[in-house]
Amino acid sequence: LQDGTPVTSAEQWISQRRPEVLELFQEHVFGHRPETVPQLRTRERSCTQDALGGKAVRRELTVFFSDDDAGPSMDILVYTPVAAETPVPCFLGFNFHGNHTVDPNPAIHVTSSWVRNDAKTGTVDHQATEQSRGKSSSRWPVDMIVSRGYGLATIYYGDVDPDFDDGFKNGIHAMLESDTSVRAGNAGGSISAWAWALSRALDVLEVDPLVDGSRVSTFGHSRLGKTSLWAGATDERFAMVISNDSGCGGAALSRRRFGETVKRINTSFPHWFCINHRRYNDNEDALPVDHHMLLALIAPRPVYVASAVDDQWADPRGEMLSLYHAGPVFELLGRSGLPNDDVATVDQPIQTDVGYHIRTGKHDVTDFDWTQYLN
Ligand code: GTR
Repeated sequence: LQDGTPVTSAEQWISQRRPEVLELFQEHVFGHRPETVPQLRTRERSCTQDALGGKAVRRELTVFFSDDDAGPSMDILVYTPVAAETPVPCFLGFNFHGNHTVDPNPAIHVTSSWVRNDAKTGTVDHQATEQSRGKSSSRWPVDMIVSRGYGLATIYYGDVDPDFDDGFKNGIHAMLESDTSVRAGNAGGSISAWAWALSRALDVLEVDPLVDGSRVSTFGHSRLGKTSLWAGATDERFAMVISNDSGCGGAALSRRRFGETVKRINTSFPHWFCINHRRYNDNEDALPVDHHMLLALIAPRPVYVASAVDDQWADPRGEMLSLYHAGPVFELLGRSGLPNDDVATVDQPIQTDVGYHIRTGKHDVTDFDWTQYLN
């Protein structure tokens, strides 16, 4: 505990230490999530029963965050197996380029939100085009997911908060924050905004007749993996949490200063974390938390951390050690963490009540990754 008392019982973790750790992440890393929970309005934008050659129901649900149709909204693209007789467990995750890039089917609406064409700065505003249909489909094996009996719900992250440093004027910030010109050091950045929207998507899935809202897993790659972890840490309704190559500010330990560092990430992406996080630029040892504690916030719910060999920028070893050191909290809550901190063998997943793998290849999402998540 903050006062120095060691935590020895599940009860102490749940009622005292977990809230302390959550507060530390809100104050020093991600900032507080928006507190407002608006009255959502959901409109079915499209529905087909014969997606994926008759295997899936595919729907586009527009979720309005206010009573104004012209105000902020997000489109959730949802696939569920046609054969399912009861609501299905579902993966929920953001995509980077628009729902129309997940699947080449021409019936899916091309996003009209801001899209980036520069991964590093994201400053270029332009319109998504027909040509980008399906361009991210290798990261979204919808057929495999549905064939295994699961649902998939995905949202374009640009619907919620465009990914560039604009002083928090666009996206949901303007709607949720009364004055965006004065920014508190602990006000949430874009990752908090995206995580908040995953909770709003869960609000919708909880009452969806085709999805089992008590079995929704967050999923995300890279910056959206950081988002997946933060959503799972802050919203205990998520049943499982997946981090695909989330790296610095996600699963990786900041104190290792390996690959991307706190200073580097706060400089390249000043809008992702809270302003207070900048105090730890070149000063990681002063951070009152490290990211194994972020993973511990998810316990006892399963968390899966995946790395890739050619993704040293995300510090695969640091991602694994982080999961290993979250272990004591899993144990305290009656679950098993990683059995040891031995360097993991490439392409050999380790699965207890948590999961880890390091696969061959680069910073990406592959069928190998999804196969382990489904398992
Ligand atoms: C990189 C960034 C990483 C990771 C990645 C991504 O430029 O340094 O932290 O988030 O982008 O999201 O693709």
